[in-house]
Amino acid sequence: MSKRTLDSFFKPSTPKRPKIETETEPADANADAKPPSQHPSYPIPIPQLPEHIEVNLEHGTPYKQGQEINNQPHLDLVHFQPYIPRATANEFFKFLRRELPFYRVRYTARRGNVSTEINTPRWTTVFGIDETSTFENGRAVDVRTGSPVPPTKYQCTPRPIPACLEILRKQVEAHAGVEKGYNFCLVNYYAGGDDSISFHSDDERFLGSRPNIASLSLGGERDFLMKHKPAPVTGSADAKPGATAAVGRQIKMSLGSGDMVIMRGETQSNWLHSIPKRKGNTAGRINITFRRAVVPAGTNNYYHYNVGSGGMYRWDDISREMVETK
Ligand SMILES: O=C(O)CCC(=O)C(=O)O
Repeated sequence: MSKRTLDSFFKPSTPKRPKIETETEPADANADAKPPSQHPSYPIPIPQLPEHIEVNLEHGTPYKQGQEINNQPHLDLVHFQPYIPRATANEFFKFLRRELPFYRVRYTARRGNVSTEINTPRWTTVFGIDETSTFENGRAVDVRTGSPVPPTKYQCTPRPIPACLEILRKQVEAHAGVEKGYNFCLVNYYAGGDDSISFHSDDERFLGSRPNIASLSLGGERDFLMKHKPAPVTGSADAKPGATAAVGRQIKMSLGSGDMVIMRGETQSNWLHSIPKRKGNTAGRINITFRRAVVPAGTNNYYHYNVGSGGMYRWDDISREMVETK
């Protein structure tokens, strides 16, 4: 970013919030455009953020301070309303929808002897690598030895976080108070109210204990539901074996463009969350989560469920939908 352009946004004493928040790109936005992020693992080059979005992310966040929500058992949230100024968030939404490769992953879920074919009800994509490896000059290397990771280490080809998301990762990390940084960025695109994610918790062992997950919303507003996992009934002579009881009250938050929820502490081991289907909702929405995976199982899992082995989709601005791209 050129000093001249930065100076035009800020004086040395300017408070954190940027003065300019615009829905349209300045005329000279591409005058000194940086080259896109490229990597052998990317199916397409991923452009750099337009400079005015980058400036607003770096200097305009958090737009509002986060509010702690911890008024129910095991609940530990921080809610930023919004984290990114709304107009910037809407532009960032359009940029990511247009520029990222997306996937509609199908997989087989096995429970005992029963196999079920699952069509993930949203578009997904993922970048990152667990903490046993890192990218050095674009090459995945073992953190301990510094040697390139052998091809047998992962069942997938890990993708480095592109510059346009790396800028956001650094900002969120600085405001989330995490001990160790986020090494994964998962992106969901919900085309409308038929797209959803069912109740689940991000409590896999590959995230370690008490995972800190930052979840950012861009674009259309959607309900975010949380409910406590049922607790085993103990201390009652009448309780049937395996009996459970409800704990706490269900939470419904309406997440708008630029809002961010950080889930931390005991939240994931005790609470479930979902984005339910909403008939008639036609607004597209992107959700970005930042997490830290601690072992290779995390890398394998995230690429399996968020890239998979099917075709790639890209946003088509004429038909205004995701289109499979060869
Ligand atoms: O879209 C959201 O807000 C939730 C996403 C989510 O729960 C997940 O990616 O695990």
